Amino acid sequence: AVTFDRFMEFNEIQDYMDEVNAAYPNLTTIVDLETTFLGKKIRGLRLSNSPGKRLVIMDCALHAREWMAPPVCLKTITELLDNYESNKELLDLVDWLVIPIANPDGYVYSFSTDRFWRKNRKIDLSSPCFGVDPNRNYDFHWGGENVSDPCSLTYPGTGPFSEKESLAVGGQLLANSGNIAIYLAIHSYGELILFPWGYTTELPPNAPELGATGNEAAAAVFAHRGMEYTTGTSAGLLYLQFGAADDFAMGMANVPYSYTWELPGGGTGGFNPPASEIIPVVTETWDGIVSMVRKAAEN
Ligand code: 0X9
Ligand code: ZN
Repeated sequence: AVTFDRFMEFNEIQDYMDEVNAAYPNLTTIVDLETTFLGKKIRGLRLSNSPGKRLVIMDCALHAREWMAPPVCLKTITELLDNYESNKELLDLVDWLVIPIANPDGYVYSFSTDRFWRKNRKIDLSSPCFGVDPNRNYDFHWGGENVSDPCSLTYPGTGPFSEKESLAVGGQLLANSGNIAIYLAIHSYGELILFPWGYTTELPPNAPELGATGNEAAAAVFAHRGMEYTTGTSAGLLYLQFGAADDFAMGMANVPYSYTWELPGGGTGGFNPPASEIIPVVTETWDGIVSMVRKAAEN
C-alpha cells in the first residue's frame, strides 16, 4: 500500500506499482524503461482510460536525496486511480506516464548509506569517485561544466546518454515526440517552477505562455497554506546548466510545456524535510500540477 506518513523505500514503491497495476488493470500498464548499472529496473506507470490522447510525462527522484519528489509522483497515481470518479476529467484529457523513482541506485544508496547522495552509482574505474549526475547527462547541449571532474556533484558523465537514468526518460520523450502535452521533472528544493532554458539565458519562443502557466500553478499552490513559488527560467533563476532533462524535452522532443519543480526544502541543508511535511507538500503540489496539465492540454 501507499503511505504519505513516511518516505517509502524503493522496493516498497516497486511493490506498490505492482499492486496498483493489479487493482486497476484497465487503467494502468507498467512500462519497463531501462535497467540501471546495479541491475535495478527503472519503471513507469502508464495511466490511460482510452486511446488516442497526448501524454503527460512526470518523473521523480532523478536526484537520489530529493525524497519529497516520489510522494508527489505517488500522489498523482493515487488521485488519478483511487479518486477516479472525481478526477476522471484529467484522464479524459491526457494519458499519464509517471516514473516515481528515476534513479533507483542512487535512491537506495541514500537510504542505506548516505542520506545526501545526489547522483547515480556508476563506477568509473579510472576515478576515485562514484556517480554521474543524470540531470547533466541528456543529449542536448551536453557538457560544458565538470566534464573532466568525476568527483563533481554535477559530473555529466563520459558522453550524452551514457547513463540509463537519463536514457530511460529521454527515450520516452523521443519515442512520444510530438505527442507530449507536458513534461514535469520533480526535484527539490527551492520552491521554484523552472522552465527552459538552462543552457542559455535566451528565452524559448513560448516563454510568455510558460511563465503564465507557471504563475497560475504557483497561485494554486499558494492557495493552500501560502507556500510561495517563483516561476522563471533555469538559467535566469539559477545558473547555466547543460544536458538537463527539461531542456532536452523542449529542445529535442518538441515538448511545448516543460517544467522542473523544485519542491519546498527543510531539515539539514534543505534536503531533509521531516516526513510530517509530505502530506502538506503533496496536497498543494497536486493542485499546481492539475492547473498546469489543464492548461497544457488546452493548447
Ligand atoms: O540542477 C539541477 O539539476 C536542478 N536543481 S537540483 O537542486 N534539484 O539539482 C535544476 C534543473 C533545472 N533545469 C535546467 N537547468 N535545465
Ligand atoms: Zn534535483
